[in-house]
Order: sequence, then structure tokens, then C-alpha cells
Amino acid sequence: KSILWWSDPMPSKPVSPLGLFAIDDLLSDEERAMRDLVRAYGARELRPHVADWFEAGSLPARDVARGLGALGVLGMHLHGYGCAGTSALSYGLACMELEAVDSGLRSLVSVQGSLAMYAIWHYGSEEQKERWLPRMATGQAIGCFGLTEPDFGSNPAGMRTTAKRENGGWVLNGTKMWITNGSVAEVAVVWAGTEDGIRGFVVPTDTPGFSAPEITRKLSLRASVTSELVLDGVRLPGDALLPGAEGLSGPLGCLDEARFGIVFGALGAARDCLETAIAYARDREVFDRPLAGFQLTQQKLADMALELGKGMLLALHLGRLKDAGRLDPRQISLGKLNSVREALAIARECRTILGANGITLEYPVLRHANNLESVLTYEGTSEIHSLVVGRALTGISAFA
Ligand code: TGC
Ligand code: FAD
Repeated sequence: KSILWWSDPMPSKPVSPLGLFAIDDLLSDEERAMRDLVRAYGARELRPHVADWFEAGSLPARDVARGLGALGVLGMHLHGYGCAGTSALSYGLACMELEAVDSGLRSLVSVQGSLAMYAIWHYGSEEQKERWLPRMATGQAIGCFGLTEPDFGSNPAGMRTTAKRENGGWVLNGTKMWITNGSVAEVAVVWAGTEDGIRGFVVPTDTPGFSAPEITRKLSLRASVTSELVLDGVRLPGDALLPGAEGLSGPLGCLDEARFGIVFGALGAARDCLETAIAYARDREVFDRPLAGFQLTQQKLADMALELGKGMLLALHLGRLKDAGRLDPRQISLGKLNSVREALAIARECRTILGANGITLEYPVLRHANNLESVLTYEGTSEIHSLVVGRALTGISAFA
């Protein structure tokens, strides 16, 4: 409910950053219920373990996926095939709550629901959908999405992975890099060049010639599995092709879905940092007074709350547009650019408020900041999204 300042009996009682913006007033009962459900699940099942997973650089992805599947968030905005069929906005709110725990958990859900499941749901044959989607919705089968290659990240059009027709089937060769969920996936959606341009393939990961070595020694997204995909003469039947995806618009259409989730998700990480910093500053005494009572601290907090609230208002606007079927991919670029850039700035500023304590895993702040370095890069770097916006504003492409 709105904050009624004039009737507030305790004007000095702190208000949460998003409470200050009366964000809840902009959500329906159903949306708030979904958000609260995911928040409670995260607090109970994920948050107690996440610092350990991050420190160990190892996520029990299968258990986590099954738990999230039972919660109903895997492919939740898709309809049919065992998916929950919620609004896009509810999906965004779920991403926000998961990323408030850790970006790696939101990553798992993004890749599963918005990239791998969405690719099959939107571009797949009826047989592909029935074979994979119900198991993916429950987390019994994990999916990954192979677009990036060692030499082609921002410019996937240059990809070298090929799919050649042979005896009515396909033979795939090439390497994909930085693939979330790769080593734990049962199914990989792989994008490859064919004589008809870029096409997508549904690859069961037990197919001979497929391997997925895990990438280690990461300093970011440590509670997430990241892998290389090696496709060495992988033979697939003719019906492994995603029939509805032709050209780069196929994978980019999936990226639109996942980027939308990040618009909300990154703000979840920022909110967690800011709430942590406010609590810390109220508790911590410096020069015999609470840190929160110093003007410099309050200016930091006010500026961060302002960016968080503005980002949230933009995210909600984009969510409403998406649910109305009117969201343009260029608007998703605006949202991803803003949310991630501001979330990273907020995480770093909050780290200063925590002083030395801020560099430990006892608090979530530097973990979030480190994770957000990946979020800044994947799903289109900030530079790429700036160029998308620049092209929209000027009509001139500056990519190449
Ligand atoms: P361009 O000439 O602009 O377009 C080629 C074709 O694609 C269409 N298109 C889109 N379709 C849907 N959604 C979009 N956002 C689209 N943007 C472009 C376009 O209409 C055209 O279609 P058609 O039918 O005429 O052929 O393409 P370009 O080569 O100039 O590149 C554009 C650029 C640079 C924006 C694009 O390549 C890009 O977005 N690059 C960034 C790559 C990227 O985001 N990779 C992400 C990999 S997946 C990942 O990071 C997962 S992390 C997950 C996690 O853990 O959470
Ligand atoms: P590059 O494309 O080499 O870019 C390097 C720098 O150059 C960046 O700053 C970039 O913005 C800049 N740059 C590039 N082009 C231009 C230009 N035209 N003008 C100005 N600057 C430019 N990919 C998948 O396919 N699936 C996944 O599941 C997946 N998960 C990932 C998980 C993690 C943890 C990470 C870190 C990455 C993941 N990626 C995944 C890969 C990710 O999408 C790419 O890293 C990203 O697209 C950038 O590609 P790159 O790393 O090759 O950087």
C-alpha cells in the first residue's frame, strides 16, 4: 500500500528503497503473490547455501533445477507442455527474486526457460516440444544454449560451427564457448551455419561426439556451471533441426526473452546490496555515531535508491508492454543496459559502505558485484546494447 506520509505515526521509521517508490501499488495481487512465493523459496532453500556454492565454485545444479522446477519457475512464462503460463511480468519478478539471491541462480533459470525451452517452444516441431518441454519444466532435464564461440561472441553472425547434410541427417562440427549449464545439460540447443544460413539444432548431450568440459577458475558467476561445448562429428537425425528458426533472428529472438528477465534480475541483485548496506550503516558506529547518520552516507543511499526505483519503473513499463505484445527488442536493450549498469554501480557503492567487511562472503555485496561483471557481458554486452540504442536513435549502424 502507498506510504501516507502525513499520517505516518513514525516518520523516522525506515522505509525500504522500493517501498519509497510504492512499487507494490503497481503490481496485481497475483504478481505480488508470485514474487512473495519465489522470495520465500529463495530465503529458505537457496540463500543459506549460496555463499558456500560461490566459494566452492560449484553449484549442485541438478538439485537446484529440480527444486526450481517444483516451484514452477522453469519456463514459467510459456504456455502448455507442463509450463506454468504466467505473465511475462511475473516471470520478471521471479528473476528479480532469484537474482537477489545470486545471479547464477537467475542464470540457470534464464538459460533453461528463456533460451533452451523457449527455442524449442517457439521454433520446435510438435515432437520436439512433447519430447523435451515437460521434463525441462520440472527440472528433470536441463538445457543449455550454444551460440557464442571462442572467436565470435558479440558478433555471432561470424560463427564457424557448421551443420552439414548427410544421408538425410546432419553432422555438426565446431566449438561453443562460455555456455551456461553446458556440463550438466541433457539437451543443448546449438546454433550452426548451414548452406541455408544459421539454423538451430536440438542435440541430446549423450550423442557421440558431443562433450562439454567445464570452465573453471572463474571470479564471477561461481555459483553457476559454465562450459565449452565441443561438437566433433556429432550425427543427428534430420528432425533435430528446429524447423521454425531461420537466420540470426532465431537465436536473437530467444535472447530477447532472456534479456527481458535480466532487466528485472539485475535490479534484484542491486536491491539486495542496498538493503544490506542500509542495515549495515544503521548498525555500524563510526566516530561514535551510526554510519547511516552521516550526510555522505545518506547521499550515497539516496542516489542508489533513486537509480533502483527508476530502474524498477522502467522494468515494470517494459513488462506491461511485453504482456500487451508491444515490446520492441530495442526497448529490451534500453532496459538491460540500464539495469545492469546501475546494478553494478550500486553494488560497488554499497561495498564502500561496508568497508572491509564488504570484501568478504559474510555479506552478499561483493559477490553480487562480481557476478554483475558477467551479467554486463553476457546476453549482449553494454557496448552492444548502447549500439542498438544508437542505431535506433540515428538510423546508422555502428557495429562494423
Ligand atoms: P542484424 O543485421 O541487426 O540482424 C540480423 C537478423 O536478426 C534480426 N534481429 C533480431 N531479431 C530478434 N530480436 C533481436 N533483438 C534482433 N536483432 C536483430 C534482424 O531483424 C535480422 O533478421 P533478418 O530476418 O532480416 O535476417 O544483425 P547483426 O549481425 O548486425 O548483429 C546485431 C547484434 C550485434 C545486435 C547481434 O549480433 C547481437 O545482439 N549480438 C550480441 C550477441 C549476444 O547477445 N550473445 C548472447 C549469447 S547467449 C548468452 O549470453 C547467454 S548468458 C545466459 C545466462 O547465463 O543468463
Ligand atoms: P567480445 O565480443 O570479444 O567483446 C569484447 C569487448 O569488445 C566487449 O567490451 C564488447 O562490448 C566490445 N565490442 C565488441 N564488438 C564491438 C563493437 N562493434 N563496437 C564496440 N565495442 C565492441 N553464450 C552463449 O551462447 N550461451 C550461454 O549460455 C552463455 N553463458 C555465459 C555465461 C557467462 C558467465 C559468460 C561470462 C558468458 C556467457 N556467454 C554465453 C557468452 C556471452 O554471451 C559473450 O561473452 C558475450 O556475447 C560477449 O562476447 P565475447 O566474450 O566474445 O566478447
